[in-house]
Amino acid sequence: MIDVHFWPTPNGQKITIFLEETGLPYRVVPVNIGRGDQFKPEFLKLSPNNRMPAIVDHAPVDGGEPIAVFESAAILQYLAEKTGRFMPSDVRGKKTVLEWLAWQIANLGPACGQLGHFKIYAKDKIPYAIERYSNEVHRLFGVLDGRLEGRDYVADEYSIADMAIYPWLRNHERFGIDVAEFPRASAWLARMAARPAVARGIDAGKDLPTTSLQDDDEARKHLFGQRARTH
Ligand SMILES: N[C@@H](CCC(=O)N[C@@H](CS)C(=O)NCC(=O)O)C(=O)O
Repeated sequence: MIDVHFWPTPNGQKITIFLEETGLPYRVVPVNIGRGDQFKPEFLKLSPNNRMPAIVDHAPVDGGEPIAVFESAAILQYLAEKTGRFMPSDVRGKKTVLEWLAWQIANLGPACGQLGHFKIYAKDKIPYAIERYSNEVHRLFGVLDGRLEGRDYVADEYSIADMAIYPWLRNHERFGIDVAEFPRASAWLARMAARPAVARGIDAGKDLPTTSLQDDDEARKHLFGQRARTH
């Protein structure tokens, strides 16, 4: 059994997509990030960066104590290695999946996160910040579109890299991106959306009490303006 410490956001959905694709038994442990659950000592023991997702694998392959993993890319890689699924075993195929996984974690995720913050959540709309991240997200859509030329999936075979990218890219409207500009990315989005396990992974936790960050002052207090907590 895998416990997924989760809230229904793109970073969490990457993991539920993987779990739905493989059929690994899992249960969702809600981490209401708008109510400060990410700062609870028991969660920080699993995820010291106070971010979800995190998992606990109660049946690790070595048969030992449960294993906790934080950071979505590390979780995807851990689960791919555990199951032998969605990550090629040959050196070239594996390096390509890891490249695109790193691309998502280091580029697409942070740029979309900052764009969402400045364009949608910030009370003070700063044109320079919105333009900077809009341009960067637009650039990244172009990079992906180029990569998908002649390919169905980012690393040829469907992999954890697609699972990491999709939950962010599907929110293109929110980021002001016209996907018609990116026909290959657009076709890939449709291909991903048509996978039943992807749809189930995106739906995971849909009954959890999420709120809109624009008007939820308590959530804004927990999520924005964080500084180091001294012990
Ligand atoms: N690099 C991390 C990012 C995770 C992340 O940013 N999670 C957000 C929700 S999407 C979170 O838990 N935020 C809580 C907070 O900011 O305190 C990953 O990929 O796992």
